[in-house]
Order: sequence, then C-alpha cells, then structure tokens
Amino acid sequence: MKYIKIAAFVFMAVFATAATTHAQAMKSMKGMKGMSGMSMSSKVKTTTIKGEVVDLACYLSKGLHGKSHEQCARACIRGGLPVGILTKSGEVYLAIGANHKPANSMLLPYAAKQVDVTGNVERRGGVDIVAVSSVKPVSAK
Ligand SMILES: [Cu+2]
Repeated sequence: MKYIKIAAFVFMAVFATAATTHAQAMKSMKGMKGMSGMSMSSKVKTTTIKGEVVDLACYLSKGLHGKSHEQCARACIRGGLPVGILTKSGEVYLAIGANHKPANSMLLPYAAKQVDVTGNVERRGGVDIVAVSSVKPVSAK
C-alpha cells in the first residue's frame, strides 16, 4: 500500500510538470483550431538554462565545442549558423531571439562560454528551443 502511494505521488509530480510544459505550448497555439482539453495559462513562464553557447552546425555534426573550438564557434555564430545552449547533462537547446529575431548577435560575445539564458522554452517535433530574452555569463570556478 505504501508503494502504491509513492507511485501515485511520483505520477502526480510528473503529470504536473508535463501539464505545465503543455500549458506553455498551448499558449503559443492560442487561436489555432482543433485544440482542446487543457486550460490555457495566461502567464508565459520563463525558464533559465545554464550551459555553453555552441554553434550547432559544428556541435551537432562533429561534436565540436569548448575552449578549443572557440574561434570556430565565433565565426560560425557570426556567420549566421544556428546557435544553441549545451547543458552540463548534454541537452541541446536551439536558441532563437525573442520577437522572431535571431539570437546570434546576442550570444556571439559568449561563444564557447558558460552562460545563463532566460527565456521561453518549448519542445516541438523533437526539438527543444529557447527564445532568449536575456543572457548573462556564468563566472568560471
Ligand atoms: Cu564552428
């Protein structure tokens, strides 16, 4: 009986998290037809992600990142290739700017460096994106 209670609690916790993410996704779909079920949240929830600023072209095709790749990352990001955030646990977020702008110029000064980016996070079609509204460097320890 005890285990059933724990399992139920874990399920509820996971479900609550999923529902929050779903509500965020629903918000951006406001106005689209054929969507029903979940209630729409009126507040956009922002998230802060800690990770390295990477150029996704080199990271996703060759695994290149970090200090040794800094110059290349700078050139790639400046050149307009997609930019992203690579977390310590290996998750990758495609970074876009807020208001349909690229995030490249915003993240260029932090190429291959650790940052905290704050923005709306969504996942669709197997791709995690963060619409960056602010970025700040994480001091190396
Ligand atoms: Cu590169």
